[in-house]
Amino acid sequence: MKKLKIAIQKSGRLNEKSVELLKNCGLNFENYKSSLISPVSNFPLEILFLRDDDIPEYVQDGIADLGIVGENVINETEVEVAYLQKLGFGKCSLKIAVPNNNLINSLNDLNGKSIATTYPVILNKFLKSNQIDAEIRTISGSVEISPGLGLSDAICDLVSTGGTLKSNGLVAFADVMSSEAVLIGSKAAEKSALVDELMQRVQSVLRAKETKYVVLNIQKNNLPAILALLPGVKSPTIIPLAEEGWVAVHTVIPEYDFWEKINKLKQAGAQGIVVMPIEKIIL
Ligand code: PRT
Ligand code: ZN
Repeated sequence: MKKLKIAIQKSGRLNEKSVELLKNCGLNFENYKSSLISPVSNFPLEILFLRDDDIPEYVQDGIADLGIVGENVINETEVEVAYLQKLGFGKCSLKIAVPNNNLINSLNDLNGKSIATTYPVILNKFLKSNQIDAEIRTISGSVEISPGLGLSDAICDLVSTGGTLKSNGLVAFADVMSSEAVLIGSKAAEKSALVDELMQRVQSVLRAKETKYVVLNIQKNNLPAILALLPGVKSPTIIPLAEEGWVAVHTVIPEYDFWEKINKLKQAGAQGIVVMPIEKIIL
């Protein structure tokens, strides 16, 4: 059987989470820092470790069937690939920022000004769609120091915590795009049964990350109120306790409203609430 290839970042912000995701999918491989390619011992797959900028083109050209890369890099390289799955890590925003004391505070104020960036393609589209006539200065890194050096009036760069902008006396005032790591595939990969199998594993890991397994005890007469609060994968499991009149309820709770749910369960009489992480949810 022909092996699949997946390209992930060799080192950098997406490497660790990409490796973790693949390992959580049950794939056995060595994460050698020195190697470019690592075979998976228990699935027909090879892992290619690349610069993130090269990943979209490798996938577009079919050298890799799959890739994990930031949406910002995909949009900048303008490749034709299939978006298979958002992965929930590597989140950031591409923003336009200016020095604190600058008089630029609306998009229109950018007319006639210069903006330094490593994302000229995305920025150009953004400026065009907002009918702004500004000069784009493409540089290869350290964008945040460019206004201080007098190289540009503004910058367009990725922001996650905002710490870099702050420490360089810059303030963001326009969002160009938000981004996160995504799983992409070549056109051919979309029709592959092996890719389907891998996708199912990825989705089961992502689903599990979004939920917690919860076990709680409740007096039988309070059960209807508890059940009204709980979804479960299909519906909650109810198991009688040795103590007469009590049951244990097993269920899963979404991460996003976890504490709100737990508080409501306590108010409805839930006791001895045990919360556990879930490894995978296979539907
Ligand atoms: O070597 P290679 O080319 O593979 O890596 P790289 O140096 O080009 O990329 P890397 O590892 O820095 O980032 C990989 C991907 O992580 C990016 O393409 C984004 O999709 C995502 N990502 C998420 C980020 C950030 N957050 C981020 N904060 N990429 C870069 N930054 C930089 C930003 O450019 C700025 O310099 O971090 C600084 C701002 O961070 P804060 O936290 O101070 O706001
Ligand atoms: Zn890069």
